[in-house]
Amino acid sequence: MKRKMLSLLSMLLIGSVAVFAQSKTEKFEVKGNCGMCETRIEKAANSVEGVSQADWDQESMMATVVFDQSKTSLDNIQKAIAKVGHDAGKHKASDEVYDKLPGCCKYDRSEKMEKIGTKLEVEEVEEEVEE
Ligand SMILES: [Cu+2]
Repeated sequence: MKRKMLSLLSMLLIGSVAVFAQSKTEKFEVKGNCGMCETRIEKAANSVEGVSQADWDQESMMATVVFDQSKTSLDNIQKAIAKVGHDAGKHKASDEVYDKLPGCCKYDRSEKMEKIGTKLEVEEVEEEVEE
């Protein structure tokens, strides 16, 4: 009887772990300025299939997304946000889209102006990580 209870309990545990694994919460930095940015960023994230929740905080410039891992990935979501003009995680918005943003939304991109030497160093580090 006791053994039966235990196996039932472990089945329940395994079942709930599987449910949790499907939906994942991730937090990452998204560059932006104002309420318009917030709407744009959240809309872009929500447009990705599998995303159930998206929130961007203007103060901390952090986005929190909840998504179904079997339908999409963090990469996809960040790409969708970068596509509408906001640097998201390791995905950067193209200059073209960024230039089209309203004036109030032109967030600080001064990092890009850093010395070439620094930029090269960063790229080398990224390559090492990928290997
Ligand atoms: Cu804005």
